[in-house]
Amino acid sequence: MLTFKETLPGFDTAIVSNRFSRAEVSLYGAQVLSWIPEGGEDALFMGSKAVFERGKAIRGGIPLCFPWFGPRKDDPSLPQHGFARTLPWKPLSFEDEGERSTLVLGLTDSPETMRLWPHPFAAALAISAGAALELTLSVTNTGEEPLEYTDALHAYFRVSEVTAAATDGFEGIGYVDRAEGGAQGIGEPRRGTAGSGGIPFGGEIDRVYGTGERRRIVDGGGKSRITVWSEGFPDTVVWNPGRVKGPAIADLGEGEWSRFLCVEPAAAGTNRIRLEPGATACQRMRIEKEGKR
Ligand code: TA6
Repeated sequence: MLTFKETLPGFDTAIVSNRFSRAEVSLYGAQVLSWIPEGGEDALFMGSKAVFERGKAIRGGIPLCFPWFGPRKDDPSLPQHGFARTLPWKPLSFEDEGERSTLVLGLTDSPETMRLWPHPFAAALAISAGAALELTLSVTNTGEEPLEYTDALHAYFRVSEVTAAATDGFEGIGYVDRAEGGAQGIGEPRRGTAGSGGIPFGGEIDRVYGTGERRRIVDGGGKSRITVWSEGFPDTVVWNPGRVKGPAIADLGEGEWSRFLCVEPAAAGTNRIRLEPGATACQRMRIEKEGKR
């Protein structure tokens, strides 16, 4: 089933639901705000002070970073993480297949996007709610020159306490550390390889891991597990601002820095996606949740 509600004036939310799950998707940014598997709790985190304002990003859910991830290297004055998350998308289609219900949203170039990124394109994000939540991003180069982009599905997963959360799928994988100014391109980013002890949350973690396969978050000592699968994303960004930077983030409520963990399928580093004229790239993420919490 598909219904719409106006979250705030000018901010329409699509509600995609069936007997397996319910997803709320903001047309502003094509951003999944919530995904609740039947009988369980929301798998996604939304900041209690999240701002719904034109030109600003919504803190939580699954923001789409496109056509660049992080600051634009050649012009850091441009919006961080691109423009896809701060523009209105159009509903293109909806299909109920019993097992899953799929809403497709679209965004194409406009004078506004051309000023920021001079490439004609057509993007579609298919959001499919069922026993799993699946997001498929397709980007077509509708121009006459090749284009390149970086991107991420910047998912904020809800955890009961990040310092007690565990991850797997990163053991032995190399990463680039973007913390301590590295994300802003200040100084040489450090590199490392994940050990078997998991990722130590509590301090700032902002890492680009060179893996695009299965990753898992284990919350509350095993009370719930979130598994993130993907295709077409060569990297995974893992981010939590930690106990020093977290409280300084204005659109997070008190203590909320420790209630989420971002695990983001991405083409974030040197792994840019290149499209020849007329070509389409397709990337997919699937999220599964076990456990009620
Ligand atoms: O994905 C990690 C990251 O790029 C961090 O460096 C951090 O800044 C975060 O995204 C949030 O970015 P935002 O622009 O949404 O505040």
